[in-house]
Amino acid sequence: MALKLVNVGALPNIPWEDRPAGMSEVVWRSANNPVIKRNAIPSSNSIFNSAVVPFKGEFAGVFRCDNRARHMQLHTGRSKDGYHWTLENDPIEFECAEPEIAHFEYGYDPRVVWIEDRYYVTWCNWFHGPTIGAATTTDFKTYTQLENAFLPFNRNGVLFPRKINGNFAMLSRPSDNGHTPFGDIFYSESPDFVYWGKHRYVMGTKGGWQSTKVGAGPIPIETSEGWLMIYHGVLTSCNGYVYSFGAALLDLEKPWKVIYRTEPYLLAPWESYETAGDVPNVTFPCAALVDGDTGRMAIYYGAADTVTCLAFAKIDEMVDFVKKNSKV
Ligand code: BMA
Repeated sequence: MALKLVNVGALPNIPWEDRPAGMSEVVWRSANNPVIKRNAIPSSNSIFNSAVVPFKGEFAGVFRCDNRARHMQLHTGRSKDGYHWTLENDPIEFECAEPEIAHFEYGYDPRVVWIEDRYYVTWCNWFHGPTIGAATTTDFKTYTQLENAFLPFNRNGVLFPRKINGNFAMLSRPSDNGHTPFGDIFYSESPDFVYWGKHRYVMGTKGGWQSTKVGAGPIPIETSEGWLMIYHGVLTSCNGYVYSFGAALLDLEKPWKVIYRTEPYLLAPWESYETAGDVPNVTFPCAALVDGDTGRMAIYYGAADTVTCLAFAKIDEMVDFVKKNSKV
């Protein structure tokens, strides 16, 4: 692989399926989709838009489980192979020293990343409207809630896996209180995970599949060509929103500078589990595992706001595709 990955460890047990013979797509779906069904735990109506990370030679994650009262909750999951998951039936209860922000009304669309000495979880958190909640954990048993990163209304808070310019760095997508018919990606830094500033504009909408709004997806991956940011884009059809995903390359030290971004999408709702469900026509990536030795990538995405799916790619091919099919 000519592409160099930075700070990406070996992950030989990454879930993986070779690209099907005769197919030329850069991203291909698991033949086992959906890998997590909507009723994988007794309390759930749907399990989707979820984040997983390598954990002690196996895998762990934070899952969006909407329960049968249709409350949006976060649940811990564990897996030996990244395919077969054991999810806690009860939602995560965050430990929070600040009573003013401790009330958990709803949480959804989690992301998880290891930074320096612990895992950080971010999610869309109710605080008089949706904003970016945050917590840390080391064991996926105890979660310590931090200050919300921003004021409402904001969603899709995605951390970088290392400090940039000495600060924590996060992408986010300011929004409204509802289903937000707009949305650009911004960048912010914090020295202490309490005070966020140095806000920079990253990118907004383009034509076609990304014409209504865009939002960062999995944790960006550091490569010799820039940060690889997989992101979702939304098109408004006469039948409602359609969520697809593409990717961009961001400058390594000034990640608000977009070097390349895909004009065509990488994956869009084509399969029946993506086009039918609680919200039809949604593919929503929240996590990507990468094996630093081989460049194999496994992308976890929610389908139709109902189930959790896997797709695969080779990171060097994806970077190549982004560069060759770019319109910034
Ligand atoms: C967004 C979020 C996502 C969801 C998507 C499609 O606003 O709520 O969780 O997948 O809408 O319904």
